[in-house]
Amino acid sequence: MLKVGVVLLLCVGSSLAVNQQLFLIDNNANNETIESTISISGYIQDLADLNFDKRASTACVVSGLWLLYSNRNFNTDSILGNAVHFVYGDNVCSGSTFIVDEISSVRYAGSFVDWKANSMNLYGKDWYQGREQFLVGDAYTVLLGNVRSLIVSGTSPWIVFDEESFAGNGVCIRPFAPEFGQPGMYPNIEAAIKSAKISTEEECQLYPQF
Ligand SMILES: [Ca+2]
Repeated sequence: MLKVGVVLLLCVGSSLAVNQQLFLIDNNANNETIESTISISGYIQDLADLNFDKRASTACVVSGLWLLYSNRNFNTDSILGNAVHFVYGDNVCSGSTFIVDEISSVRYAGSFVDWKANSMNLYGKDWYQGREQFLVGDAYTVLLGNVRSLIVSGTSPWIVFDEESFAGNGVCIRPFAPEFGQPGMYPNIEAAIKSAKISTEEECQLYPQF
């Protein structure tokens, strides 16, 4: 069964972009000689490589939209019993009971240098698990195949199409609250997305709304 949590802090008025960065903290480390906090600024397929597998009990986001998985390799290979958590914002920490020693891999969504920039992450499994494709602009071909979840970051809506080169049926899909930097989180979709393009409000309104 999937367990999902979210913590967000809306930082209105801040225009300074900061690279995505996450701290994982082991609040209940039983050995004072081991490191209790690690700083992460990239994809970590296996936290065991950093001696931090299933140790974190708090996640503090310096900046970004971070996805936390209970199995290595972003839950790509496992079928059942996966947990996925996400935390996004600037200078925000999860509660102390949020992840409870279960995180084995982490990655971010959106642009590394500015998590509020326009982009779309597409995932091959639901809840942002599995293989992904990252788009920052028009994609004449989406290679992922069937898309089961996606995240729309930034302020612009996108149009996704069921054929390549922006052909076939298009659907408009949006960030949830772009004025607050709140991305569109779509954890469970079934869509044959073969191409996608960044759009405008005027253009997107011509299409069915997701
Ligand atoms: Ca711990």
